[in-house]
Amino acid sequence: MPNRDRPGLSRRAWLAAATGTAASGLALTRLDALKAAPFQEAPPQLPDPTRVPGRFVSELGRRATGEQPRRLLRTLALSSSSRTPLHELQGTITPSDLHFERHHAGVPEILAEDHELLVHGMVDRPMVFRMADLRRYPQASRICFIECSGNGGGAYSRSRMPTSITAQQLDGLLSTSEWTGVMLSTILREVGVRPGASWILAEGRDAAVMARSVPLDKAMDDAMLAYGQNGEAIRPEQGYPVRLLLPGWEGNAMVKWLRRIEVSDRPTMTRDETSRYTDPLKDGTARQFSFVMDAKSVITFPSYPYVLPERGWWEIEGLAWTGRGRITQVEVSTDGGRSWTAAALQQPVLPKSTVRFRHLWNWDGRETVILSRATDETGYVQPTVQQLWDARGEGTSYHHNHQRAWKVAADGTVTFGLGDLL
Ligand SMILES: Nc1nc2c(c(=O)[nH]1)N[C@H]1C(S)=C(S)[C@@H](COP(=O)(O)O)O[C@H]1N2
Ligand SMILES: [Mo]
Repeated sequence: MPNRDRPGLSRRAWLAAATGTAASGLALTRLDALKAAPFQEAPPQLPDPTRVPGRFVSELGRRATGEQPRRLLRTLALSSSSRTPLHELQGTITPSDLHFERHHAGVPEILAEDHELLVHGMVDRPMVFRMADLRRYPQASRICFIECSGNGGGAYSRSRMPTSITAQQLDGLLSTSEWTGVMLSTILREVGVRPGASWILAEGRDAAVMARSVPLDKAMDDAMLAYGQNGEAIRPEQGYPVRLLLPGWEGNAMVKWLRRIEVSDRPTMTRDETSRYTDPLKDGTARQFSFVMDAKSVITFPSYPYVLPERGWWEIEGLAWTGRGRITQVEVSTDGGRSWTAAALQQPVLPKSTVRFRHLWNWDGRETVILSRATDETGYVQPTVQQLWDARGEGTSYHHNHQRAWKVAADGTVTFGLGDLL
């Protein structure tokens, strides 16, 4: 995480300061703000690597000295979350140890050998699956994002728009992995779903006993029982030994530490889908089972707390994603939303996954606000915050997919800029 007290205080700046070589220390400092993860303390003086033997093999790899991306933690009584450092990552896959976390009652300690998944209800053959059983079914892998539907709430309030907020603080409840497991449809065919069934209930084996109802259509479509993440066993924080994966849907419904699936002919109306995870609308009613994550994008560079050291060519980059399929276009505005240009989409553009976009920008050194706007294959366009305010009721706390903005000041400092547009 960049040093926020001294944004951009970098290895080169440290060296410059330590050796007293650079009169232009400030410029170096700012330039190095581009490469995140500056040292929190003075870095060690490293010997010339061509003159000393390197370190030998190790059983576990580690990050380079000086690369220290970290999740950002928040704990409220039993409930906790941590956020992915979006502004420090590259490509689209989130390293597993930086995948965001959201636990309603902590991470349970579970041994795979002890774990059982009961599948019952409106089925011909109720069954208990152990992990070894699940692994004998045909395996599937797919890359997709998981996003908490509360993500982005930090920039939705009509009365309080932040300025000093990082992309991690704002949108870090979003991560992307390659997930491996067995298609839920395979398991449901094994137990034989009875005619008339239309929903399933998924229940977790944590102290929250998180339970959510999911329409059978989704369960039979692309839902997975995931036991692998980025090539290894799924992490405890992500639901070890098995979680429900619902590509493109809100994170909350992807029940972790999955212990029970009950097939039924109606939603169960659990606490998690009645008191929470519903969206108040303008007409005073509430929207329930708003599962799909709408198209969204965020610029991760330049973003707070980066500093642009000089005018000229800079590559704006960020992430876009949609739960409805593929992102077809991301437009970038560098003049506060007056004009828009299509950004380049970095391949591969996978459905229900994050896409990295890039846009080369010749900054003239004047204060401006930059924004991004995503469109998906259904034609849905990421709305403005005003459009969301107009559609939603008071107290809405989920699905904040409105356009984000960053203000670039004449001195190159970058702050969250949505408030400057209102
Ligand atoms: N059993 C259980 N499943 C759960 C939760 C939980 O607290 N318990 N949190 C949910 C929420 S709110 C989200 S956003 C996602 C987060 O998944 P992650 O922690 O792997 O990022 O898991 C969901 N599944
Ligand atoms: Mo969530």
